[in-house]
Amino acid sequence: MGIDRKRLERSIDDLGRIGETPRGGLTRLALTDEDKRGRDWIVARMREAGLRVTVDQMGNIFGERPGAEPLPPVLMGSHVDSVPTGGKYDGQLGVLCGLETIRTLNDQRIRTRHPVALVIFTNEEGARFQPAMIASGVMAGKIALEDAYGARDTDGVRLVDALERIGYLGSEPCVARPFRAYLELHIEQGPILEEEGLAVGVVEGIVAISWSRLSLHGVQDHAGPTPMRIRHDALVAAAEVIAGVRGIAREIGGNLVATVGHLTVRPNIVNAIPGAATLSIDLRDPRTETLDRALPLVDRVVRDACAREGVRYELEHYWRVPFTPFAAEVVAAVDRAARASGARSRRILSGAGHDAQYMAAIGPTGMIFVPSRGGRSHCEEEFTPMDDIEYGANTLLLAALELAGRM
Ligand code: HGY
Ligand code: MN
Ligand code: MN
Repeated sequence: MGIDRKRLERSIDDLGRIGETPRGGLTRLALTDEDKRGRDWIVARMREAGLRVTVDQMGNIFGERPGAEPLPPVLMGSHVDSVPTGGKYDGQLGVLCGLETIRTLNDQRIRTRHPVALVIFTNEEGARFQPAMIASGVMAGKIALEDAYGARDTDGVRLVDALERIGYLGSEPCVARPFRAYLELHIEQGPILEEEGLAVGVVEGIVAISWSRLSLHGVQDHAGPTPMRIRHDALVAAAEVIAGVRGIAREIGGNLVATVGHLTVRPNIVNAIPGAATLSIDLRDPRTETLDRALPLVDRVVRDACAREGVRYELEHYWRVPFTPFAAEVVAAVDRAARASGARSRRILSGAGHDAQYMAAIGPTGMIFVPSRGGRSHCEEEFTPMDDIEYGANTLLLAALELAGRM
């Protein structure tokens, strides 16, 4: 027994066309019109598969297939929002493989003891509204609903208003409910599986993540007549912080990764000394303690750079998720399913955050990885071969069946 490869491939293409970029990537930011069209497409497929569809207060979408007994469901899911000029596999592949699993259970008229459900989490990427994984964070009780509702995008639009605008401000409480297991299939977004010629990664956990935002206040002035000795250039301070953050990753070494991905400059013109700048700092490491070591070094780098340039600043470490191990029983079920699917597989850790990170805080959780070509992701080049996707989807099917109990 296995999934319908051609049907899954068609679904990947069909959903991938909603928000497709001219270079074949995907821009489908959370709660935009493209996200609405993607959500509507999935809801239509859920209904065709006979699922009972509900939407909660954070716009998370659930499609439930009844089980023989009123037991906690096996949840499968991920997200359908993307980063700007991202790829067609990050997030949506997990949703579509979950849908394909349910379609296959229907085709084979398989009944399960536990209900099986498909879930789509809102704004996983944190590209439009911060932080990432905000909706699973509310469900896990780690982020207050009001704080999530008040998150604003760069145009000042509140998350709750954007939810309402696209018609996905649901009434179901966004709270933790018992579930038998949460399974998320996702692309690895790194090079390991491809380098080792493996089709499936049995994910044992997710790294610790810290996000910070830095606002720098210098003195805007004319680029010409202002002598160097009296300048307070916010962008020069930012540049020293960026180089300093890279230096911290080099100094601590190991598996620590540090990224400054977002930078704004004002007034951002040729002939004015930047009076203001903001930047983001993303730190990750498999050991939570390493982030405890790195953050004070970030504070010092910022303090020194701003003292040298005579620039004021605000530094906020506003989001933190600890290293998250997955439930041994779910990892073992995924391992068995990968072997049964015939896939060559290995245990692996996730360097990317996922909704599974918050779901693991409220119930037994596990993930299945499939390879990323060249290890690339969050870019239009993102790609995973169908052979590997088929192995991954069959692993999801078999793991879900084992955990839901086949009648
Ligand atoms: O940030 C992450 O790792 C994920 O892509 N949201
Ligand atoms: Mn993702
Ligand atoms: Mn992502």
